[in-house]
Amino acid sequence: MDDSTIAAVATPPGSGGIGIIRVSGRNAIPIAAALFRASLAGTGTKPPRSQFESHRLYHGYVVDPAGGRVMDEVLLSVMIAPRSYTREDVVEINAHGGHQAARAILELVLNQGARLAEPGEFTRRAFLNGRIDLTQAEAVCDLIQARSQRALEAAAALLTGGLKLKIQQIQNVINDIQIAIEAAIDFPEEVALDAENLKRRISEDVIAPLQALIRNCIAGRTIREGLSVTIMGRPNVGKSSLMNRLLAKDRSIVTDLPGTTRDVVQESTAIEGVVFHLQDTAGLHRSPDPVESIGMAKAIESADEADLVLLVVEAHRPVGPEDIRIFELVGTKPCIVALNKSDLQSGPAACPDLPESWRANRCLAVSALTGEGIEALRAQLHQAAVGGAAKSLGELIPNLRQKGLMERCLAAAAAAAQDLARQAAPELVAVNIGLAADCLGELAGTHAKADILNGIFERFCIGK
Ligand SMILES: Nc1nc2c(ncn2[C@@H]2O[C@H](COP(=O)(O)OP(=O)(O)OP(=O)(O)O)[C@@H](O)[C@H]2O)c(=O)[nH]1
Ligand SMILES: [Mg+2]
Repeated sequence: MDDSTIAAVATPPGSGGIGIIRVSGRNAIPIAAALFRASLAGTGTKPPRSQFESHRLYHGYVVDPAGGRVMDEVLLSVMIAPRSYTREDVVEINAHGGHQAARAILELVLNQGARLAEPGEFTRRAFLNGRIDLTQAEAVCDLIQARSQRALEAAAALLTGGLKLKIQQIQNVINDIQIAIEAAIDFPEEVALDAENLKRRISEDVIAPLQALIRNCIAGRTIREGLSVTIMGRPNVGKSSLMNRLLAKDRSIVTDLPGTTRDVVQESTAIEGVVFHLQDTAGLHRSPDPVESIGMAKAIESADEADLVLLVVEAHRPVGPEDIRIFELVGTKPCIVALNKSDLQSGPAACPDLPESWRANRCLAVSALTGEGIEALRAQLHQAAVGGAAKSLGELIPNLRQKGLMERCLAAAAAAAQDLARQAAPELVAVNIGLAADCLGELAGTHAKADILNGIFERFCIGK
């Protein structure tokens, strides 16, 4: 490994109260000793002790060794390996003159033989020296770049090693399974493969936790980017009216004629801090009108791409074959059923004619006309976006790199479980379990290739 001593100004450019120069590596302490004069009763002339104590702050001055000029009054902190950010000797010089003074001091440090650190190089050393895993290194970057309180909390949860721990738990299970399979391969006479048990462990201790993490990633994405919702239903059921009600403005044209909406009408709104991209669409039915047909094709396309479908039916009429066809179109996509025009429905019974299979979907009576049930609908939408997943895992929200590897691990684990189910040769099971293990290794960074690491650390700023 690179044993050079690296240095950088760790505070952002511009004027500020202090500027911090960070130095890490074998020569960090000799460099500090060469430049620093500790203050003693304010004389500023006493040389420092040859040996600094770890985790202490020293008050004094940085002096240019060439001319003896005092550069700045500073506080020097010393962290001796391995108890430091990088696990190397680290010195941080708090220059009180701000960024310009910090840059002048950095020059002196570089003249003493340190080299300028690359972006993220301190964190990279922390990773290479085993103090943090790759998920934590990525969290350092997220923490710096967090733009909302939720994003900040998510980064902090990863930084403290929440994801690392989860991944380690899954790795341990996979390791156990690998050992059991190896034993069956090596000693086929003595060791029988307990396929049932292994299959159960894969499904409970590998697949289920990975699925939960992937769900969190999806929830995390909606927190950042918002959720797209397509409003679908037969003509004239009140889709456009409901859209306008949710937006609290007249965005979509409403008439009492069926077939009013032709194109997809888009507009965004926020519900409790989560952005929803609503799409009102043409009513679906059999129609000879070519314009309407194009509109319906667009409606189906929009629903295909949406995160969620808001299916609108009329509360005061029985659910008909056309409604059912649309419900079937939605397929397995998350769906909320709005029983609109509840004001026209006499009697208290909600969801009067709903087929049994629809009840699994969240379904609620609303009236776009009177506003009844709209708050409950907004709450349902919010719940669908944020879900319980992110909370149950303490806000562990994997990033896209991590999610991709989790999905690959999941696929390999599922394939291994299938191999076990059909009593395939243990060698085959071993291949898929090995793939799953590799994905997790790459996730934590133990298997990560250099170009992947470069890609991650390039996003950092210099000095971190
Ligand atoms: N009583 C009552 N009428 C409603 C309600 N919602 C919508 N309507 C009426 O139903 C008619 C159709 O409403 P739209 O919002 O245009 O229906 P749509 O589903 O968008 O219709 P298309 O765009 O033609 O598919 C209008 O006359 C609305 O005023 C409701 O909750 N109660
Ligand atoms: Mg409409």
